[in-house]
Parts: sequence; C-alpha cells; structure tokens
Amino acid sequence: AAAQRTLVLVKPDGVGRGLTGEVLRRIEAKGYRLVALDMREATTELLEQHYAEHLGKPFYGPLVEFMMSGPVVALVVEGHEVIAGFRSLAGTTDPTSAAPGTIRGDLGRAWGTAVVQNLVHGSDSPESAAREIGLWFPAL
Ligand code: DAT
Ligand code: MG
Repeated sequence: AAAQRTLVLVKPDGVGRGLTGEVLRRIEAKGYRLVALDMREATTELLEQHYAEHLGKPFYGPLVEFMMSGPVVALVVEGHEVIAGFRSLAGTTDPTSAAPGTIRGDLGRAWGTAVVQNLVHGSDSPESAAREIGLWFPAL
C-alpha cells in the first residue's frame, strides 16, 4: 500500500527538556521515515489554524499560549498506517494515564504539570494530516 504521512510536533516541553532526540529515536526505531524536520517558533496565526477544531474549548487559550512558550520541532513522518501508528507511539492525551511504553506514558507529567504539556502532537486522520502538513510545510 502507498505510504501514509503524518504531521508530528515535538512540543515546547519536549524540546525544552531535551527529549527531541528521544522522540526521533522512537519514530526511527519503529521504522518510519523522516520526510521533513524543522525547528520553529509557532505563531498565533499558525496555531489558530492548526488547533481550529479546539477553538472555544476551555483549554484552547492555555494550549496556544503553551505552544508559543518555546520552539517546537515540526516533522513529517512517513510509513504504513503512520497516522494511527504514531498516535499509538505517543499514547493517550493525558500523560498521567498514558500507557507505559508510550512517549507520553514514559516521559510525561510526573510533577503535576498541565495536560497541555504532553510532549508531542500527531495528526488524527488522513484529512487532518493533509491539512496540517499543508500548514506547517506548504512546500511539501
Ligand atoms: P491529542 O493531542 O491527543 O490529539 P486533542 O487533539 O484532543 O488531543 O487536544 C489537543 C491538545 O490540547 C492536547 O494534546 C492537549 C490539550 N488538551 C486536550 N484535552 C485537554 C484537556 N481536557 N485539558 C487540558 N488540555 C487538553
Ligand atoms: Mg489532536
């Protein structure tokens, strides 16, 4: 089957804690291929589009503020069923309950930090992936 692509972000907590390499290691160890990689300071405009589905939710403001608190590492990752596969590597949204073995479960939120500080983003569907890759990497 044709390889799928997903947009992954190492969020400011992941970059700030020096976990970019660990996230990349897990992606590459699984066998996925890195198609694009760039360290960015996200803008409000970009995040408004990236997180449009969450506009109006109680965590929207804190989420956007957190995403602008430091640089992010944006990636396009390719592989068989990588959209679901990366979300499986990432674990569930709240690191407190994310399973051991996952990025969020192994590395996240041991000291009462907010749920927004969950280290990584991964697209949740082929439609989201196409939209998000277009936002972060318009040249791809
Ligand atoms: P995911 O990143 O697992 O796809 P999401 O798309 O539902 O989760 O939410 C986007 C981000 O917003 C998520 O990574 C962390 C934050 N978030 C989600 N639900 C939250 C909640 N109930 N309280 C605080 N932050 C939340
Ligand atoms: Mg999501």
